[in-house]
Amino acid sequence: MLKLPEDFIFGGATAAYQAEGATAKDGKGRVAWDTFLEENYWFNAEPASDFYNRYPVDLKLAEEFGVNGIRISIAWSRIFPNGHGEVNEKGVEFYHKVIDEAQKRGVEPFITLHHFDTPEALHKEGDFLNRENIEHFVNYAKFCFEEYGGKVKYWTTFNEIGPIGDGQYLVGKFPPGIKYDFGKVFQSHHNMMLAHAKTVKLFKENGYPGEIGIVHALQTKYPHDPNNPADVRAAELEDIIHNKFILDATFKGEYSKGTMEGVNHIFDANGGSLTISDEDMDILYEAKDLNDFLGINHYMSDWMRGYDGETEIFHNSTGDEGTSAYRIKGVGEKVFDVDVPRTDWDWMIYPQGLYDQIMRVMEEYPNYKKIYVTENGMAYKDEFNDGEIDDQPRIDYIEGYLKAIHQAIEDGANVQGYFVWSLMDVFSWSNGYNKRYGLFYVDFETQERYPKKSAYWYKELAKTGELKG
Ligand code: BGP
Repeated sequence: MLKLPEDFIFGGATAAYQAEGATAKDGKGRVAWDTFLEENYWFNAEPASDFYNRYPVDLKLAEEFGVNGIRISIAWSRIFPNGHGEVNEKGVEFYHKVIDEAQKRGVEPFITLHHFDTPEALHKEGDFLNRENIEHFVNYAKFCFEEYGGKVKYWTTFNEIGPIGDGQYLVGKFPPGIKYDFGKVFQSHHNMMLAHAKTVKLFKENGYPGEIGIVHALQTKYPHDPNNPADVRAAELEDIIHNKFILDATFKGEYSKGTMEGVNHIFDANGGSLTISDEDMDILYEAKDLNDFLGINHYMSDWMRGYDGETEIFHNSTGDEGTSAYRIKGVGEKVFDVDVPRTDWDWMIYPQGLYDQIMRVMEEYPNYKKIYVTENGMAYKDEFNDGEIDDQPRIDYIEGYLKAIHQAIEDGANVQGYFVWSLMDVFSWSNGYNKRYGLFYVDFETQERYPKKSAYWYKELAKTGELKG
């Protein structure tokens, strides 16, 4: 029997835009996603899981099922409908109510300030490619620290700077839907890391109570053939795009030689450039030891092969297994034909990848203080049988990854919690409502919640902390 540490957080994760609905209610400002979903997808964010009205139900369920932490994000445009300037009191009040309710239920709120949903007014002006928006973000963060500070223990600046850059400017599945523009990918990564560093510095300089950190999506990249130098290089370059560049910015406060050499190689093959000032680097450097925690979101690993043809990326948004394509000129291509189980959306299930990633953080970035695995979970086309949902594959998935975390802890990593994505079913940004992850099934017509088999399993786990060996 494996036992996770006492005081381990057995959490559940959500995000404002994917859960709340009420996208135009009580003075909320528009976000770029409102328009982007209308124009490009077959679903929208209404009513999502109606968390705006049903948060007491979800928090009660969390309590009943032993979920002792919840990741929620604040929708920037509920507080500042235009991103800055006038404050919307109803929005401010809403998050007071949610935080108070969570605490009443003994469910610790971990608050994210930005989970993909920049106000449309600022997104239109270039999102984080526009440096003015860095200052607007810092001011919004300051407002939140002062408004909610007394009662929030855990703050996260950004959720997944990496996938924001990739989704917005490489794959084009996030607004504004630009593809294959590496200059914008890395500039977005850098500018958002700068916004993070400025916010962390402000948090510490002003002595706000609680802890602050950042959540990175770290998927592990392996060479398809470890003996082939082209495959090894492909894995390295992919890792720089998605992981190493932002980890360097977070914990080294500089981009290492190898990182910049890789970035320049990618620019040479695909075009693009990056603007970084000395002042930017000073700020990153001053913030590098101020992160109280690192959140790791981890869902999959990738196997890479060298590739020099034209760039071509196809995103599997429908769950038709085997339809994904991902090849980048001078970088590499993802190999899907490997002997590893995967979800219907072609995400490779490989718990060892999480172990390796945690160990990598420990070794390469020893000034990390502690880790929470802030998202992990399995998309599954749940079948609803008279209120019973047997999602055994999801249980196996979560158990496998928790064992990897247990092993990492045994081997010296400081991991203090796990948040399953997602607490209840929410919609998926680029896949819609049939890509379910929740412990609680949401009937999106009636908004009724039903505990899945995984919820009962998680409850037992949270009670005992024990994993089957
Ligand atoms: C992460 C996001 C979440 C969530 C999850 C699952 O990148 O932080 O918001 O959506 O991935 O991804 P998807 O919904 O694309 O399956």
